[in-house]
Amino acid sequence: MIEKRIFKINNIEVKKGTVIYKMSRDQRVSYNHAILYGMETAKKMQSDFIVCFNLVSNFLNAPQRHFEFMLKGLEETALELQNLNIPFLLLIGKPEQEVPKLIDKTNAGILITDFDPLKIKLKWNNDINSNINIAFHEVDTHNIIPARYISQKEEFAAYTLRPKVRKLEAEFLYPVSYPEKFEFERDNTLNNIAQFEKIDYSAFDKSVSAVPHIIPGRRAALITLERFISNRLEKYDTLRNEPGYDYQSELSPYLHFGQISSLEAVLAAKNATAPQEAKDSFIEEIFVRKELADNYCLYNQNYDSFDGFRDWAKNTLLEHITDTREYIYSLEQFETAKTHDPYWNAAQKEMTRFGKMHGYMRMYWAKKILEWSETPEQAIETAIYLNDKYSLDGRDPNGYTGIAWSIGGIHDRGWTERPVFGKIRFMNDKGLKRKFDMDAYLRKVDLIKLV
Ligand code: FAD
Ligand code: FO1
Repeated sequence: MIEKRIFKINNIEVKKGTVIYKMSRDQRVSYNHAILYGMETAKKMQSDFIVCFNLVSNFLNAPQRHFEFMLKGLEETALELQNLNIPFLLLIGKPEQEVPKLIDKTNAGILITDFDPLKIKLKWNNDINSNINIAFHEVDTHNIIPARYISQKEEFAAYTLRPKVRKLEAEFLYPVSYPEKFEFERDNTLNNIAQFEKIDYSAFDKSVSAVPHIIPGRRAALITLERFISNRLEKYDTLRNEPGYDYQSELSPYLHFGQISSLEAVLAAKNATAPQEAKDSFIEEIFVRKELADNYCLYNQNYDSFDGFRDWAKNTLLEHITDTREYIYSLEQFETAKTHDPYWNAAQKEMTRFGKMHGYMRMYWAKKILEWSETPEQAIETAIYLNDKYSLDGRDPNGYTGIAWSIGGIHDRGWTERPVFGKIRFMNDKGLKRKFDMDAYLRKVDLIKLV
């Protein structure tokens, strides 16, 4: 079934030579179809197979928090590859320069990379492709059903994607074998790990430091999944939205860096002994919602701006652009959690301190930024800036889509018209207090002072 995951970036024939997999989004060995495809191709061509990762130290302004988490995870993956006799090469610099150099050095016959709908990644692929003349294939091993296969257009909402998931899931929902040791005699034995020593960690923005309680890497990802399945899945449908409790899976940082796959998580949930409604609720989020986000970013290149919104949303927000805003906050006031709203401030502090805001509060957090900003454009800019800077799972299609849902009604419908929001769904603190134990949330956030 790997062929349905493959998208040919160019139509150049695969020729004899080293097979290179440029790992980027899916930074794991298990459940990685790009690795299986690379090994299969190398065996067929009786060539070598190597994995590289191109480190771009200013990637979308990511601070130390993200690079430490990612690189510690990559070290584990490099060791796993070494045990499989697969060299791992850490490239540092511009991908469009570093990757062609590696292709020439290893006399490669095909380049493989993993699927990522973000503009920056599609640009990397384009720029690399214009500097090489070998086959270049992309493998979608991030989605259970490949994004380019399940739909060829921007889906309207979850209810238009869900039937396509139902129809196709049986073809893709099955375990993926762990790769066998790669048999190949090569003269230079590479030490995959040594390269991490050459990284200058001081180059990363230390103002957003690592969060000690979220351990990076594949082992930690599996333990997190196991703990969720055993202890919290059973109440996921009833308690996941309760901000003061922790009934979410906590998987998003690991999914974002590809240290675990949603396929593994869904298979684990399906085999769990939890009530069906709880399992269905989790699978809806990690399968339908997550893959809807990749669909949005793949087919709407304005996923990170007001221009990406639907006309009804743009019109309603513009009709209310001159409405009086009861409160207006600057980026600095938002960033330092200095609004009048204790719940919003707690959510902001949870994100800056713990690197991950409770899912339900993310909706409230973004909608209040809309309400307390001069314009919707400014609101989406502020939300993306803060989410990407502090959330470990930031810089992700889920984030751009979650913010577009909250501020621009993407994948949502119109609601009763009101000031500032127009027909965009409204949320307020009264609703939080009515539904949840908000004192528990305030205690949770203020309890652990990490900074
Ligand atoms: P769980 O509830 O355990 O969900 C498991 C997984 O399902 C998540 O990791 C995610 O992959 C997927 N999922 C759950 N809810 C959604 C959703 N609404 N949309 C898409 N996928 C979903 N998610 C990110 O991964 N990165 C972000 O930067 C991010 N920013 C968000 C910003 C806003 C304003 C909103 C409203 C949502 C955002 N989300 C983001 C989506 C969702 O809130 C998080 O995925 C979730 O809270 C992550 O925690 P968890 O893995 O413990 O969640
Ligand atoms: N991907 C890379 O291929 N190279 C990088 O140097 C890199 C840095 C990075 C830093 C923070 C972050 O949140 C993501 C980063 N990514 C990098 C991308 C990441 O692997 C994911 O592919 C995307 O962000 C999710 O679509």
